[in-house]
Amino acid sequence: MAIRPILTAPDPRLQAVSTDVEAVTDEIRALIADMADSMYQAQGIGLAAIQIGVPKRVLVIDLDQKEGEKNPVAYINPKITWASDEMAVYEEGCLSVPEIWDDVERPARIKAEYLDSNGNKQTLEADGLLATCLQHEMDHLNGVLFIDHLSRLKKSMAIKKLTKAKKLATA
Ligand code: K2U
Ligand code: ZN
Repeated sequence: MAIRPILTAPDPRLQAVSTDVEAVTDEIRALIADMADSMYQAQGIGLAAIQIGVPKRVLVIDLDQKEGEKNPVAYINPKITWASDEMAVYEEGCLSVPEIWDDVERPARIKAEYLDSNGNKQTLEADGLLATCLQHEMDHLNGVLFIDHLSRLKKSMAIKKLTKAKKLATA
């Protein structure tokens, strides 16, 4: 399909609350293919549709990338149904927040439900990196970036750095 540009912060479009997919159509499957292509091109392990400018509640994740092997998993209208009290810290980055990495604390284990790319309802239990990545991507669907979880000072420093980088890139 197509590699599409990934929005980078600051960009008000990244703060949009994405809307549910009404029906899993060929158009949605084409969007998922574009998301996967764009994610692999950027060497990411996850991507939310809003990151390529489409405010629909669709995620793609591939944690098992090995040389030549691609196994993108699509999550449509994902919802967290349970989260552990136990928390876990992971140094997060984001394709939409380039060159910034910091520790974010999130529930260590989650249960979720979603539609797969055939429109079938699925449920999952996740821990480790999948739990972190799913929560990071589902934040995107609500217009939340991982820097929004940082201290006020760290977030303002990040936005200052991103704004400067964007100005230099467009100069
Ligand atoms: O939302 C994204 O940009 C995808 C994230 C997935 C992720 C975030 C936090 C914790 C686990 C997974 C990126 O793929 S993170 C890796 C990365 C970041 C910047 C550039 C390349 C790869
Ligand atoms: Zn991200």
